[in-house]
Amino acid sequence: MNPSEVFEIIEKHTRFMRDSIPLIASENLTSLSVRRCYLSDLGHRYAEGKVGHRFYEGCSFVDEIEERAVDLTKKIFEAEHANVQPISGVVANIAAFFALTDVGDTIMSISVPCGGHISHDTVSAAGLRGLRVIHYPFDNEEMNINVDETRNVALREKPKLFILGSSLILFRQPVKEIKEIADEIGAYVMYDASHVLGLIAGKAFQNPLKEGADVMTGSTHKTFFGPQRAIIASKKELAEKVDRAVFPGVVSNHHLNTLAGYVVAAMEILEFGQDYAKQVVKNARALAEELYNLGYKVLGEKKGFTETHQVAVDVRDFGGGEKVAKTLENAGIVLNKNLLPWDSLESTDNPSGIRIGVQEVTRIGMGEEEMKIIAEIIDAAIKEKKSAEELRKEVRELKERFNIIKYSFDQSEAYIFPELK
Ligand code: DSN
Repeated sequence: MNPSEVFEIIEKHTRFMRDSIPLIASENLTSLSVRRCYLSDLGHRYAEGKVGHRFYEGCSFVDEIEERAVDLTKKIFEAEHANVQPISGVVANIAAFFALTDVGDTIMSISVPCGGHISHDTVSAAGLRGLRVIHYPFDNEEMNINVDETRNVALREKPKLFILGSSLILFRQPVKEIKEIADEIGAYVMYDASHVLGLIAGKAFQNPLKEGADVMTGSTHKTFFGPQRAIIASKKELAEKVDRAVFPGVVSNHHLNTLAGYVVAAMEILEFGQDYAKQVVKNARALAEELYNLGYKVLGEKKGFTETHQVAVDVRDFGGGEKVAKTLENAGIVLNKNLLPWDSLESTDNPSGIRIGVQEVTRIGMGEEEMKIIAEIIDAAIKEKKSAEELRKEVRELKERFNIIKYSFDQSEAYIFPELK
């Protein structure tokens, strides 16, 4: 046994990412200041409980960090209450289910093919909580919830909780309208903002809390600049329920090194988030338009393709999502195959679509010009206009020009992969 084997594999992975165009919609890079936090001693320590009320000694400096995390979260999202302890998006969601529902309750969520996250469904967190899940009627053209039909179903089925927010999310969702329905039947509204958290923070997308959601959950590492963890923001009357569901409910210690990283990321978002979020949406639209002009079936055509970091493309004409995503990976473009609204859950291995996210390439400074080049590389790969080797070279040449993490306090030395220097 030799640990260097592991480091060699990590180095190969890092080189692969350095030489690729990363377009997975749920990922992002962290700044070097954030990384410095998660390599710190905090990663060895424990802090159960709340600020000022811990079950271990040695937590006074952790308290200083967690207090900042809570205050920044409330400020950024204009929230009455914030819990920053969930260690992932699914953990935040299951905590929210414990806070807002009882076993056997019915909840309403967006189905997985229409973009909903697995944790909103019986296969994952909602099922583990013993909830009955029904799905919103969905308009495939609009790529959004059909509010009128939802009202009919909701008045009949009386869900206790409406979940909004999704993993394939192109447009703002009808939070106000769903809140009105929820108020009629005495239900809560929760918005899973994992994908759009950085866009909300940068004021480029709807703030669900301001539109009436009772609770907003969200992972902190997709369009937000943080390490991998999550938050729950809520109305103040739900504070105690949320906090108890998190601890002692579903979290004991909560990974203090990434908590510190989250604080730095929140500071970066406050300082640079608006410029960043605006550019993300511009880039996503530019990429969508370019692909559309090249003849691709880009979803959301009628509504300008996207209001987020995501672009969804129906690639059935080219062999389906599995084949296309693999072809693109060979060409140096990393993204994922994705179910589209008409797909069944049996087609997860070869769904109709691909999902593209531009938040990471925006973080390294790419703009609309580069989106055009990326669309051309995608097109050349899918239509086999050039060999995978030629395309990988083009990808490397493009990527070499963008190797600094932007929108951070780190200055010119912020090379994205310092370990390869
Ligand atoms: N399934 C992840 C995604 O949207 O990529 C989120 O957990």
